[in-house]
Amino acid sequence: MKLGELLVQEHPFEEILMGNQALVRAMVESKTRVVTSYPGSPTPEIASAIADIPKDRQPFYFEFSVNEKVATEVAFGAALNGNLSCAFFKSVGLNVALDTFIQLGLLNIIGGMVVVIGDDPGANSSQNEQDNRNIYRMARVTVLEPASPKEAYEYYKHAAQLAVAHQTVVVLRLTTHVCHARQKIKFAGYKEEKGYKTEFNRENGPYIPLTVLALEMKRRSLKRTGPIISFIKKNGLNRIDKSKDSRGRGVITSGLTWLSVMDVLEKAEYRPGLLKLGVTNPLEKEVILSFLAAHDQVLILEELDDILENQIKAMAYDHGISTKIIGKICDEDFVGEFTPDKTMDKIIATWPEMIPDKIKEIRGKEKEPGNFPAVNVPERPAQMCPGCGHRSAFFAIKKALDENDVTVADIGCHTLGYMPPYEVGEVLMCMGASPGIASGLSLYNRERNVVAFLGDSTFFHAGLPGLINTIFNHHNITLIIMENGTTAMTGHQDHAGGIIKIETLLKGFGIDQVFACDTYSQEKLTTLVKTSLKTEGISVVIARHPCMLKFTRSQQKKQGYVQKHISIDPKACNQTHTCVQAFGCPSFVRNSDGSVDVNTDLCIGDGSCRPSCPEQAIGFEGGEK
Ligand SMILES: Cc1ncc(C[n+]2csc(CCOP(=O)(O)OP(=O)(O)O)c2C)c(N)n1
Repeated sequence: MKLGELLVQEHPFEEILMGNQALVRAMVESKTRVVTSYPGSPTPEIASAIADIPKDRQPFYFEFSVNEKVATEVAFGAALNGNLSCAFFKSVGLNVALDTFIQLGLLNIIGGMVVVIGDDPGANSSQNEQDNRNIYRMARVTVLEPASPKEAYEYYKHAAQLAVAHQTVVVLRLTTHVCHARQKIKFAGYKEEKGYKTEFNRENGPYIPLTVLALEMKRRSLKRTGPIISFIKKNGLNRIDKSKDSRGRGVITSGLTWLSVMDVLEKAEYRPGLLKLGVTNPLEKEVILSFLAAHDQVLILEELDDILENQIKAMAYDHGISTKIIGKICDEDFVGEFTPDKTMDKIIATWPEMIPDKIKEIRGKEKEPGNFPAVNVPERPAQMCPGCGHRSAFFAIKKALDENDVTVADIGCHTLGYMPPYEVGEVLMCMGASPGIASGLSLYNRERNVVAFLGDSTFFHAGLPGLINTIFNHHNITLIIMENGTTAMTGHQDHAGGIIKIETLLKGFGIDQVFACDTYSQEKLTTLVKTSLKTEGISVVIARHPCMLKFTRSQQKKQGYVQKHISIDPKACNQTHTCVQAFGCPSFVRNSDGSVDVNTDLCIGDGSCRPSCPEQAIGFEGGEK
């Protein structure tokens, strides 16, 4: 059965699903009515699973909003009407949503609201590994932290129940591997019910947090803590696993780190007591204090910051508990994921006697230089796909730039322009930051051109204010919009550019100098960028070409589709290697004798490489022009 059909099947079933997919079933069972998102790893598969549900069985309204802030606002608005809603996005999305998100805990959200945020310890696909638990504390929101796909499913349902019962917001904090791991899960049944409420009533408020009301709202939200703790207790979300042979040792942990601890303990000589926190904000004092009191030493194992540690140490101090509490001891403890390996190291460093000597010996030997079995994996840096319009753009744009020019990158597939052979893009901050940063770099700077790059999804997401600022404050920059018609980096989600044409918008803003061309027209693009650089004030070049990965995938689905390839005429090829060294398409293979072959597994036959060859030695397979 198709995943989408399974997700709305009314009777119970058992299936192996990814955490992100299991979550959709939980949304369905909980009768979530409105779901919003802006794409970002590790959460996009939630949206793909929703998209897989047959159109006539869609259990709720779903939209990709223009950014995370708007996604949060739309979900909040829907919940004010009495509908359970959910917004989901990635870790750094919370920075964008924060101005709205920070208010949620103060409000009476009558329909209930769940915000699912995919944190990314290890920065697997983010520009940092920020620990959003810091923000959740500040925002005074309840946070549930599942450790596995099964728990992601169960905890969403708890979060929804809690949010509805207390008319509030609850955060479901996922991390990368909880989202992406697969697990066999028993799913409950449900009864399909449709219907959207429109029950907004200001009497449910106050909803205007001005003057003294803001403090009233804070007091009211503080009063929720007691009933929320009762819910946590009743549902056993924080769990103690007692051990008869703990030798006075205990471990407090949460989320995926709990699984790492379980992995390590399989090899241990004895088993410490365990407190697994399913709710990391607010902390359930009673259970923590009783756990501390029952052990002589407690190790707190938490990824990223020392949030649990500091609160638990303060609790112990306040209650005169003398248990030795061990937390982070060096900088490395704050960095990266708590994999089973890292957790094992931490446990050995704390309680060496817990782990058998034989295992410590093997691990010690493995760590000696040269002793680890050599794995010869060639380095494989990230790179643009064959045929990517961004590659043609960078190849052409580089020819227009002076080595003195300053180039500011933004986030998207085009970020890869910073890598050899293009090396265009010397600063990268976060989505939509490039026009603003470029403006700053252009101040007191008549000698060097400043060029900013921006993707089209990002243009709408967070690029607009920076761009409008350049117009408003007369900054002198060239903005190159890398328009590929999709949000490519996160898996081809649609964006507002499908409806609102960027070129029209720019002209509407009153920017006189707006140039546009297809990036495969490389000479033209070089000329346009040169012209733009000579222009005073803001000028924009739209470097346009559809995402070829998306395009090729759609072509391949067509009946009778035959994959074209390019070929190299060995007689014409002078082995200048411009195709390999300057154009840099991964489909080219340089042989030891200097000749160049085409890897037909990669080549999509788009021919964007052809203008790069000074000898015109690149043609299409079969001689086609
Ligand atoms: C605040 C935030 N939200 C989401 C993401 C995930 N993300 C990375 S790049 C990107 C957009 C890419 O689309 P676009 O700007 O069109 O560039 P493309 O990848 O298509 O070249 C997104 C959503 C992020 N890094 N930061």
